[in-house]
Amino acid sequence: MPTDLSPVDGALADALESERARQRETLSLVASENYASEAVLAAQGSVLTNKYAEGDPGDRYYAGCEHADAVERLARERARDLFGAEHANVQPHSGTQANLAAYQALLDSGDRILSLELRHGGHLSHGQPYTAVDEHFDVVHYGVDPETGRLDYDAVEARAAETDPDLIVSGYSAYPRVVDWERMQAVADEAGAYHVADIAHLTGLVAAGAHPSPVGVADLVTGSTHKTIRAGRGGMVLCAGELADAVDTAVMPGCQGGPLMHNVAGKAAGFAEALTPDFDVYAGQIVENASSLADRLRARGFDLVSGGTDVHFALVDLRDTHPDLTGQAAEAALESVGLVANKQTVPGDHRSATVASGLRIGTPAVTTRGFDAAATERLADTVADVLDAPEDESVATDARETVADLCRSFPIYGDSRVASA
Ligand code: DSN
Repeated sequence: MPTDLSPVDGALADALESERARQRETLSLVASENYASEAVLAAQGSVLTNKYAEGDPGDRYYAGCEHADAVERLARERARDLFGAEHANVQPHSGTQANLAAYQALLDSGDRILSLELRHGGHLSHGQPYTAVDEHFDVVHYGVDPETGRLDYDAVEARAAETDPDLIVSGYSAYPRVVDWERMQAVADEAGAYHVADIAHLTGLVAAGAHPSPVGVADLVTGSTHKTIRAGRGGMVLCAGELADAVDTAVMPGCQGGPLMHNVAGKAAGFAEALTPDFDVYAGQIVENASSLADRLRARGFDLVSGGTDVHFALVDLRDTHPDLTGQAAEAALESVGLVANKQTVPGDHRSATVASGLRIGTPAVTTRGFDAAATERLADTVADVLDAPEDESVATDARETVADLCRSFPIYGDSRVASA
């Protein structure tokens, strides 16, 4: 029962309609973004936003939770089916909350966490400076091989031997290659450390078998639910039954109060979609499109971290080919033609994270729009044209026309209205 907001709150209605138009008329290349289905939007915009439901299904602090229970049971069962996990906690508000809960479940204050450096593709919640994780734990880092851009598992093992961590985090925000979960588990075993695999970016690919799964390998698997799996905003933790109580207690009251039951409903809706064969096709197409994008960018002379991709994005390293173009300027040039990507540091970057020398270009959202290899190559050429001549107005005009045409040809929410270029 979505309500038209315009008669009651014109300013808010205008902002929301403008955002809908922005999404319709631009292409999201942010690797962590996607377009949730109408079913997920309906679930997340439902009356469950009104309900407090601290606790677990059948065991809540508040009365009146019978329908919230039904919703959470669906989300849990579907998550368990999707990932083959013995236990799923679907209450974390986000991937970051899921990671906080994982640390809370397994560690004591002051314990040591070994995680990938942010500049090499790690995530803030893996213990970067200024985070609560860094505040409460002793965080040390490993890196990728600066020459290959890939994880050197022997070097990670040596770093673990040197630093003696209590917990090792694998799974990343900007690592374009398959992660060898078994090898990371062996490193953790050797170090006598727990292993948390964060599949926030990979959730949809893992669910569909387009990337190996760490479930049953790592001690805990954390993730978000709105990226490649497009089940709407939120997080989750997957684990073996023996850790279920520790995880549930760590999520609530450890890190959160009442779950956002409307978001839990979104997860239930999105997981149901991800259980269909169509989703497997979709996830495979994300990876194929990222590969086409990478191939075309390389053919156009761009350097890619690790030389290509196995996953849902390509990471462009501008340092040698475009030394005067920062990631920040590249992001702005692309945005000016309707291509929304994000700047990203690359291994060994001399620039700060807010300027950066790289660009992360993802395919989950355009694949939801229906992009195939041909559309992706056209997109890659447009990206390359703009980055090669970021101040050329005629290139920008052509690029805007191409973006408008692609948006019209591959609409979201069945809506192909796009302002003419
Ligand atoms: N901000 C997300 C990303 O883009 O990788 C992770 O939380």
